Amino acid sequence: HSLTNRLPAALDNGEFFIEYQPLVRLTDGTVRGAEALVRWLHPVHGVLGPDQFIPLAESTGLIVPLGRWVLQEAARQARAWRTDGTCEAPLRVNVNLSPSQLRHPALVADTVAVLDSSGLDPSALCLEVTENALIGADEEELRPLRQLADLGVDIALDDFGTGYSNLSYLRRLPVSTLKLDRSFTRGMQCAPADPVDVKIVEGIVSLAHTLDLSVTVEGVETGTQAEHLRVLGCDTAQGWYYARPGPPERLHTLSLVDA
Ligand code: G
Ligand code: G
Ligand code: MN
Ligand code: NA
Repeated sequence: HSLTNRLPAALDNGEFFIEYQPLVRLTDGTVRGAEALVRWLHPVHGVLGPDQFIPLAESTGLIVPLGRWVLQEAARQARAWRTDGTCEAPLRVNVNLSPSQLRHPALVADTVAVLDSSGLDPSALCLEVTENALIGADEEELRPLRQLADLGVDIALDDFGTGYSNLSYLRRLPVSTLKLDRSFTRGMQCAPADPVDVKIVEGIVSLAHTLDLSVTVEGVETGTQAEHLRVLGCDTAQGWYYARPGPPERLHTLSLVDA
């Protein structure tokens, strides 16, 4: 595969860049942070999304150095947001971790090194891991995530509701946030919202809050959805209704407008 062959050089050549999508607090509409989403500016094919190269990076092992770069760059950016005085609220940054990064023995050391060198407070970092990456993990396999959580790093369960983890398993995970998959947001499109989806989201929010977990909803595309999800008690929202993923400078204007 020609994309696969070019991946290592692309990292050396600085062809990757990061877009940020805001995370908005539903109760007052303020921007609280942003998710880092990596892109590849390919010299021939133009901008490629993660779906086009993350699986290749994962299968070739390049995901580890690429993921480390994303973490470093996102931490540097978040630190800048928090110190340059342009943003009202102290913004946080979410970074996605792939399964091989999770299993990599240097995950904790690398993350601590990035926090140290960037000067970013651990509580300003959220690492997103998918439900499926954690399924079946035993206590030993969860230890690195637990160490990061103990340092104050927020761990979010991404795409929540699409995997098969049973709910009692949630209690054993060192996570503090559930990111509810886009599929649940879809049922909130009409007024009144889909009654079955309303019940499901109600149940998840109630369970999450009982376990002291915060709920973030993805894929919010309309004000109607945002309103339904706010009433249902969801804490944070992300989606095109607020902003598409974009360059880091955009966060300044957004947080000033909405704060
Ligand atoms: O908006 P978008 O097409 O960027 O994201 C598609 C998918 O790519 C999402 O599931 C997201 O979690 C994943 N993704 C985006 N950036 C990264 C990254 O830096 N590392 C990993 N492992 N996944 C990412
Ligand atoms: O898998 P993960 O949730 O980490 O990645 C987020 C993905 O969802 C990205 O591809 C991003 O571009 C996309 N996305 C973000 N907001 C919206 C939205 O409001 N609607 C849709 N359809 N996709 C979105
Ligand atoms: Mn994510
Ligand atoms: Na997701």
